[in-house]
Amino acid sequence: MKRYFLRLILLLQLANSNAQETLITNVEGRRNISLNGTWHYIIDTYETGFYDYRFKERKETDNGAYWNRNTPKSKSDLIEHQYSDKSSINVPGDWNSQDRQFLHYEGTVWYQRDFDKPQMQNNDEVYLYFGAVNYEAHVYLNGKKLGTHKGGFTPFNFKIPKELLLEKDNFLVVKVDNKRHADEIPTLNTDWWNYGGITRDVKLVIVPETFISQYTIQLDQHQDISESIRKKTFQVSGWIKLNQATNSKAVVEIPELKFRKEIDAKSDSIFFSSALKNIQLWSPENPKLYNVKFTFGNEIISEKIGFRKIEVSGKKILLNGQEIFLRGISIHEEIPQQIRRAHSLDDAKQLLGWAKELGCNMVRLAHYPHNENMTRLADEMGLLVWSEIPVYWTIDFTNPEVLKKAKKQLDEMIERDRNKASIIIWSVGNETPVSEARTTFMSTLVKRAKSRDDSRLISAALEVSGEGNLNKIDDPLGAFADIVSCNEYLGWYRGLPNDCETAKWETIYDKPLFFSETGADAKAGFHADKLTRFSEEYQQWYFEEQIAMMKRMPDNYVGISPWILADFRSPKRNNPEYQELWNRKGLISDEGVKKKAFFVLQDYYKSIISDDN
Ligand code: GCB
Repeated sequence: MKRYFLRLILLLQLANSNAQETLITNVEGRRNISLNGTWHYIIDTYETGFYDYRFKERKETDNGAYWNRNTPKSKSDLIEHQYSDKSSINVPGDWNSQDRQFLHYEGTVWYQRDFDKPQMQNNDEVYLYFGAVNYEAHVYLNGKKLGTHKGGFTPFNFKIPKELLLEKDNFLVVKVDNKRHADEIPTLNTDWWNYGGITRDVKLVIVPETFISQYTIQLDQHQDISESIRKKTFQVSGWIKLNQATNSKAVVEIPELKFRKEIDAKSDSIFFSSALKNIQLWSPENPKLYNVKFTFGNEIISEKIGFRKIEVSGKKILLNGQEIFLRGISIHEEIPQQIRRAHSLDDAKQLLGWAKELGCNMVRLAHYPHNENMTRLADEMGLLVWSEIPVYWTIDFTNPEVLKKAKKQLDEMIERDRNKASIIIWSVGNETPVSEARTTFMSTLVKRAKSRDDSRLISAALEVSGEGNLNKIDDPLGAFADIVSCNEYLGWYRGLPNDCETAKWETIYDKPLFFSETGADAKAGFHADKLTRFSEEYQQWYFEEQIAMMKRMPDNYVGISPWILADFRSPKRNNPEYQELWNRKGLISDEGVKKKAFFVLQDYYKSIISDDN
């Protein structure tokens, strides 16, 4: 009964999320046309294309509005802006890395390209889909506004009204603004580069008039997984969500498992459940994915999906009923050798390949949802994933509007990736300073994440309190999390690495304890004695001491994701000798060279693997 009640709540919530344009998930697995490539741009520091000279938003038909095609009809016409091949930029990609003039730019840039109407049947609809735009996007087609979106790391889409779509030369314009604001998420202050632009794929997605916008299929969370493994029979459940109610049938199939189920698709959200035999469960050792097909109308959506159960049992994390230790690494979405945001599958292969080389079975994708290539590849490579929203440091916890923005980003993160077996943890934020307002804010997010998806663990990276050599984990937010995670820098921001030898650790929570960060800066190639800051030897020493300390942690210690895989850009790091706008805590340098500490952590992970065998 309780289970059905929970499902009902979930379906009601899905229906509610309809108010805004519903996110279409798995666009890769549908008919789509890429709008990636070369776009035109205009830098618009004063937002002249948006506001008139009285600083009022321009009228839709205003020739001075940068969303309108501005072609002179005669040589006497006054033209003060135009898109031109002289100013071209690649999409996807941040603007900062594409031209010197953009390196520190924060403001508005207009993007423009043309496209032709895709081939489609009469009743088909076309949606315009953006993987991510940092931060605020206003999207216009043929002079009409399709919509706006805020949030730099999550996808969104707009339906293109039929009457607006031309056979040829549709004039698509996106106003992109990456200015930071106190009431946005993230806020003014972050320790990473504020890369602007259309940073992820843009696509036209072609769907039938009535279509499945979102779906899920996974192991039913309420089964005793050890029992299911023993009986080789698993309860699998899921739902489909249609863009509108109808009276038809949908089909879910997993050919390899000889599973085929017809579902009555009468309402817009439909729940289904079945017992399936002989599923090979997904795990880092065997990242088995099944080809799953959802058919509705003339659309067949396919996705490779893995089945696994993640849960907490007392002080431990269990994957498929077995205790698991998380050998992790934190990663920013950046390719350091090219000083740019990562976005492609090749980029994901580089980053996750490095993590594998390090001996990881887990990655913390910090501090915002990374592009979908990362989570899709993690599914294939068998890397467990922590995925996070950029509720970072001192955001405005007392402002209900800010909470709404956080909820929206949380929903978009979960919706995009809910079928990825690799994702085991949703994190609602990082190092938020303890106060009543912030705990209310953050615990609201924890509860929301749970209500949206009860099949994963919810956490947030917390800070450590305590005095002298006592380190305490007692942040009140820990009470709401499934696993208590904390960032600690003993030996870098406080004391020296050998302070780890006498450090005592206490936690008031009888829950799994995860170290979501620890690290020290080192400039690759700078060698000195171990007491010299920024030397590779200091960082090596730091990791040796930290690892020795970790081995003495209380028995609820379930894993670690040190800070960080590779050096990354940060406007806050101004040591002219060693940093030069780089956070140097990478185990790999900005040139892709492994520092000494890389091998210290690698040895630790090797020793854990051999202990397990
Ligand atoms: C932290 C933050 C991370 C920073 C890191 C550092 O605690 O979570 O975003 O980059 O420390 O290097 O100070």
